[in-house]
Amino acid sequence: MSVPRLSLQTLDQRGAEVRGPAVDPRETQVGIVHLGVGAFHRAHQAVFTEDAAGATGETRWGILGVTQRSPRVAEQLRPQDGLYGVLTKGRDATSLRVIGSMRGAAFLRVDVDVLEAIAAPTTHVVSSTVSEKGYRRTSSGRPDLGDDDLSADVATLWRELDGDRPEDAPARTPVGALARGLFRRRRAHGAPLTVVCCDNMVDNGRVVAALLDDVLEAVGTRADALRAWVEQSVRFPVTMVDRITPATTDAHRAEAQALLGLRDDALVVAEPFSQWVIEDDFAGPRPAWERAGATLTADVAPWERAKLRMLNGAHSTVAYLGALRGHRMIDQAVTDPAIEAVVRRLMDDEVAPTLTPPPGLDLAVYRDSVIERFANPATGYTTLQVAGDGSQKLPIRLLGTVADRLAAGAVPEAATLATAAWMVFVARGQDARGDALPLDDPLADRLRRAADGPEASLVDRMLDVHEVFAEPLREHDGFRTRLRADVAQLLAEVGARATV
Ligand code: CS2
Repeated sequence: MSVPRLSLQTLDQRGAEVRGPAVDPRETQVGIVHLGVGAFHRAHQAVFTEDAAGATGETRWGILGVTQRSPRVAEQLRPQDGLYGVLTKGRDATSLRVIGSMRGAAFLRVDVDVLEAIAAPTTHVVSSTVSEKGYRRTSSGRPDLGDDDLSADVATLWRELDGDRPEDAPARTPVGALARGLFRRRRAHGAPLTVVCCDNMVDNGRVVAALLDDVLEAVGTRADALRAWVEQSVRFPVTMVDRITPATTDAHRAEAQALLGLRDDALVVAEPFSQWVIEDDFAGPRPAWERAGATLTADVAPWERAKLRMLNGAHSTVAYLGALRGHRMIDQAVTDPAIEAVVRRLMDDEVAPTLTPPPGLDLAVYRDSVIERFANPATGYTTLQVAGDGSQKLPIRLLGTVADRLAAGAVPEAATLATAAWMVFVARGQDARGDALPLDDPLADRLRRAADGPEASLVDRMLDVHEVFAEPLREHDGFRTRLRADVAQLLAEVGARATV
């Protein structure tokens, strides 16, 4: 007999151990539009938002979750009335809760009502987790107007600002949706709005603000009034977000279904740890996220830098060294003594000197907690999941540390080894056992071209990928020399190139 699907109608049939929504979904109205309703958002901001609403009894903080690359998540959520489970996997304990704050699901490229939702006077926050590549940027961080989707959004906004009303033209990119939604918001009532970027980027809120302004500038003087209104009425706080959220597997779904007694196609899995540090800079109302444990502060930078360089830098290091050595899981790789030693050296000797720890953060304690979290076998985080999008992640997570250490007169051996491991991961595409290591990267073609050639000059060709390596790194002989030695060693360890 088929198992009933999770929905408002079946919610009360859930297993006794499963915590229900902290809010009444039927009473909750949309107040947030979230761009990029992937697993991380559903395990992180949506949970904070649910708990904040549960603590205050506010019913205006429902979320319209918007998918941007594919309709899959929207199609998973809609039949479930937006309900989904969060399976929390600790080392020794598992728990499941159903989140009720997701009050709508839309696919950006089809649902033009996303723009109306951004414009709605009941919407006070637009947040985003679209990954680094989702912002469609050039290597210099500006909007890539050569991107077909972004240029189409700019052209449509141009027409709208000229008085056309292409009401049926959905947006195709997150920044395009933001620009067109804000155009409609200003036209309709002009109420302020806050854009809360939750992606792993340095100064993430300022990045989005600058991208939006560049897009509006691209439309020409017809957008001047809109730009001025954005300057006055829209805020872009910086945030630091942290919760390890592995891809959901069939095993996770089976485990959750056994607890829930219902089928949940939108299940997400996460570790127990969760942290959200938010710049307290809002244009209007917001959920009382601090009631759910978030930190509101005037300066996020120390938190953000520590997290991106310590945790994410270590994560990528573990992923590439681990993948090359044949470790499929992060927990296996980080408990490999050789890799753990590199990660400790990276955090203690190379990252820590580049940080000003935020108040109360002991970096040695934080380092140990990061390693402990990585070593949790229950989450099932794979090295390949972390290894994806390296061209976007390395500059943020590792190469800033490299640049700072080189400027201080030291060649950072661990961060350089991690960078070499990424180069070999790209070039060799297989691990020490001969198993394939697929390259999932928006610059995959560019990287493959750079990697194609004699291995003796691999480092030189990869350093020439200017989208990844800024000039100070390209020009530093000590870094280049160290990379060459590390790449040669790693290539030898991975073994002879696979014969086709
Ligand atoms: C990971 C991050 O997949 C990755 O690139 O490093 O998603 C990491 O799990 C989160 O930033 C943890 O907060």
